[in-house]
Amino acid sequence: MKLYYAPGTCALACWIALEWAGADYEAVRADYKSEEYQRINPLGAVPALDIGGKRAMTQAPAILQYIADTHPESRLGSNEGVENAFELNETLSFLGSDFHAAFWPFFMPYRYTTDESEAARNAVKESAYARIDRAMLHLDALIAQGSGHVYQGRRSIADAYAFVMARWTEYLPKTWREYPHIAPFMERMQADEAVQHVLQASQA
Ligand SMILES: N[C@@H](CCC(=O)N[C@@H](CS)C(=O)NCC(=O)O)C(=O)O
Repeated sequence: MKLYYAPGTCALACWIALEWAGADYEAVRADYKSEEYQRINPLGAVPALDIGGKRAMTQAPAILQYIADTHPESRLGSNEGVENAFELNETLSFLGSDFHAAFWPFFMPYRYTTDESEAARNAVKESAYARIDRAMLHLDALIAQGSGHVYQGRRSIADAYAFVMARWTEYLPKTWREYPHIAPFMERMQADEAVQHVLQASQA
């Protein structure tokens, strides 16, 4: 299977999960603005996972769940029982719909104002800080509750997903280093062999 990614993006979460799962895959760098890639994902966003079906799979949380489901021995998905499954689903939804979305005005300010001035764009970027902080505080509480992990005290796809997005705060005045439970989580993730491999290979 082929994972389409771009450096620094949420697609790296899927790449880390593929590594943790010991999956047989190929990582392909995508130019998400190209027509060629838009035929793979009409929304023009990474990640996409091509497993040789009629169309590529899209949406990071769904792809992460697919990787966990197809590699149950790697224990990257939820614990047994509907409530545990709900909790992972709830966490992935938070990461995709609240956390990821909080960064959009910061990275793509021109999509949130028709005013093309630099001042207007800077105002949009700065308006993102409060929502990002709110999501980071929630993530910090999840990690405190999860004894150093995002979901139920053990490594899961939620760790990979949270890690790649929390890194984006390095572009902000308040970085992940200022959150008491996120900071040690990030340091542990950065020391993980698979994470190091993905960070290096995705920049190559
Ligand atoms: N809902 C999508 C969002 C994916 C997404 O926004 N990916 C970003 C990278 S982190 C991207 O490709 N952005 C390109 C763009 O918005 O033009 C998902 O969860 O996969």
